[in-house]
Amino acid sequence: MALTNNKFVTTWVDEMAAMTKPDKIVWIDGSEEQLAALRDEACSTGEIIKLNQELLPNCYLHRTAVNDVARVEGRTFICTSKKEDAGNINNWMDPKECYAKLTKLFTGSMTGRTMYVIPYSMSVVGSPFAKYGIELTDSIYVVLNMAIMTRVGTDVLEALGEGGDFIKGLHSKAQLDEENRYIVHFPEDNTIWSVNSGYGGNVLLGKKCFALRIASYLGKKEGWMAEHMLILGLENPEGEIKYITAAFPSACGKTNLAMLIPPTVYKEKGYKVWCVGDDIAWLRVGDDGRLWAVNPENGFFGVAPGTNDKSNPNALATTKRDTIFTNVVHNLDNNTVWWEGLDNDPPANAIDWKGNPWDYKKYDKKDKSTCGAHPNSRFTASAKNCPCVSSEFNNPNGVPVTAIVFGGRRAKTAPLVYQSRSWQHGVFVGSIMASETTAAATGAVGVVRRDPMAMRPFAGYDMGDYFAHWLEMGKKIPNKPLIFNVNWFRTDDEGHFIWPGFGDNMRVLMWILARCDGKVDAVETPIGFVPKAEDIDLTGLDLSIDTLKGLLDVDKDLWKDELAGIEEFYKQVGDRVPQELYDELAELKARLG
Ligand code: OXD
Ligand code: MN
Repeated sequence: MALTNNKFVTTWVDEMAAMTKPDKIVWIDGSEEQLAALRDEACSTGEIIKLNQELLPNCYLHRTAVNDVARVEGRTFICTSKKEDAGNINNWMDPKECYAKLTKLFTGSMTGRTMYVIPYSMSVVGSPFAKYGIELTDSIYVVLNMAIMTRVGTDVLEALGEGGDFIKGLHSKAQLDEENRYIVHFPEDNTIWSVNSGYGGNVLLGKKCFALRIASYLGKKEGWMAEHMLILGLENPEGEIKYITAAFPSACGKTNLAMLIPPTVYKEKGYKVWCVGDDIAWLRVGDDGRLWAVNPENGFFGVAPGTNDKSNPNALATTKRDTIFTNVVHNLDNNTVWWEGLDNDPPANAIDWKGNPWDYKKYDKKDKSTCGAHPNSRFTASAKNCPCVSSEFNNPNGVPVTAIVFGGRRAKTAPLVYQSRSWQHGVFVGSIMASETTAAATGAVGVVRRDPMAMRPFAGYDMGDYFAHWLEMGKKIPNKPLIFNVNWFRTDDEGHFIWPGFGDNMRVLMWILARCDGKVDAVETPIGFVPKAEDIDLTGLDLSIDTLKGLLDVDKDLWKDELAGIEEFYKQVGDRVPQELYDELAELKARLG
């Protein structure tokens, strides 16, 4: 029975049901009883596997289809009535054509299945930041994941009342046919359709589709921002907490940074780090003239491989209960899970992510095809179980932002950290971000591509307009955060990372906050301000000051080479790139000489 009388909702659900023809419709009320029953049902069909409930209470394992393991950027579309509004970087399809094409794929796609109606909220229900969505899906896996990643249930319908202001999401696994897989967005209709996939980033419609693509479009219209950013709070020994947001492309360590454990030198003095979010930030200008951020999500959809008790003990602890693991190794000896980089003790009696017996002795680090867990295998874990979750996590007003950090995976070029010269220059710095691609999306891994503000796959409108929106927002924030760029991934001649990364990244964050407080000097370079090497605390690190100087070095020749790539990228973005960014490019060129 429908859980609401809201005509906007019921009429739409009826229409979608008439097209997809499910055998029955089940409304998700958010209760533990209903979710428990769904878990049991999914276990009985093999959709999920119940793990060892003593070691991993309320934890489950799921395997996707082998052809369905990552976001599919090539099959992701923004369907605006005018092509130019989607821009050159996004794939575009005419909305009418797209509705017609996908209607064929959705027609009868739920026959023999149940349609679940999931009312959900991005951010705390009733908060000034909150936006509501309803996802219709034929996948219990999606229901269970959405119940972790968002706030799900009847209170969302109550908050929505009689209104029609919600995002209409339709998902069907259909036949999981790769050739007919589509993730499409109709920003002008508040609508998302996703078909023929079961992979999280393609089907948990609250996440990338709503909270980034549709929300960035709404943010442009309504004067706020939706960004691919973590949010962390850094507490000093006096108990004062400063908040930083940071944008990195997928699988570049946002979850690790958001949950970092301070190195001993800071821990002993009483510093702490609190996690507000690991992937998405919604940002609004507060009455006090500062920029305020919330994490619209309620959980973490983190990359499993490489997560261990050194790289991210907090994430690991978070996954010890109430977690859904996807595409990791199943350890049959104790009915638990394993992935590459968890420990040096791979299970002897195991099933790999494809569901086949896995012989760890044949595992060769250099050959990804021998991995037991897929390189983009994931855990879906609840924020409430994170040992370092911020006390402000559920604050409806969010947290004030002191610094914004951009960062990519660059073997050379970008120094460990630099500060932009102004908001406008900071927007330029974000717009020229480049990073090596990772397994989070299908396609080649390790290729450098431009990924402005880490939003290349997620901006729901023209990228030039998106840059203009950043510049506009700067004018509306009297008390602006300072903007920085970091690169944890510089390598030596043998390809080894030079900077230790992980918890030690806090040393860089400390410099960033000291700059925001006006407490430390910097060295001016053509690209911005870099630290004096002695201002980054290396206590307890096996890294010489000379090596650090090397990491902070700005190689003018490499940057001169970079100029052409930036110009080429701006041309590709098209004629909506704001003149201010071309001015910044010209000034950079002049400073490089
Ligand atoms: C993610 C991604 O899952 O960026 O967060 O792909
Ligand atoms: Mn992400």
